[in-house]
Amino acid sequence: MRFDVLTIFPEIFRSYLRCGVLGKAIEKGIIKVSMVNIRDFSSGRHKNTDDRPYGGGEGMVMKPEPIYNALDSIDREQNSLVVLLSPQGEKFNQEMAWDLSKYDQLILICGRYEGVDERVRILCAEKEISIGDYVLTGGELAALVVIDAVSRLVPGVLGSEFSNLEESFSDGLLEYPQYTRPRVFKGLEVPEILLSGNHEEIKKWRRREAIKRTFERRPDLLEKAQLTKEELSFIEEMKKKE
Ligand code: JBE
Repeated sequence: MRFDVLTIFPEIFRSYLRCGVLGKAIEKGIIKVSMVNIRDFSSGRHKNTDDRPYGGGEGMVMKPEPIYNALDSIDREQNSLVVLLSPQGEKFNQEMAWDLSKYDQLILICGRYEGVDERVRILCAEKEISIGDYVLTGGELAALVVIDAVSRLVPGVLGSEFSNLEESFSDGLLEYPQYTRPRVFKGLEVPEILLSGNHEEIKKWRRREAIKRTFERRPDLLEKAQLTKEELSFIEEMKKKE
């Protein structure tokens, strides 16, 4: 899978993409990330990528030509999608990450300043994504979030010892509590069941803890989760105790 990022700050991406699971995947050639500097496609003497908004007002707006020309310079695969990162986009989530992981190429446009000229939206963007309801200084962090979440779903990126299936959100529940050595830390003990070696009981305990945690912290997620009859009545009992 290939990512092409349009940005005026390509250096933001380099160190993050060298690290960890993503760094390995790029080394192995499973994932490829290229940055295109929008400034290289600015025609003016001062290589400006932004300008004052028509109609007046605070802040600057990213000019359409440099972004349009930067996009034009990218080799497009058959199965590709152009994404604009902005607070006005569709909210990013795990399901969208799965959908995006089916493309061979994602082209990510990162805006800066107060936003991008509306013509970029109309002419260039095939999808607009937001990573959350807060304002960042630019789309770069959002693009990294998308690259990270999508890449780990591409076959071969996570080692075979990991299964995407058990993790948060893939079955619609939050993760169960995890422990490693030491057995006692600052007086806090690892739950007995996890030391028992009884894999059947451990599996049950983890499932219950995941449901409990989801009920307490993110009850909204339970509506979409896959739950058995017993699990639903367990939730009803927790509701009564509240
Ligand atoms: O979520 N986003 O994609 C953003 C992009 C730019 C600025 N703020 C955001 N939240």
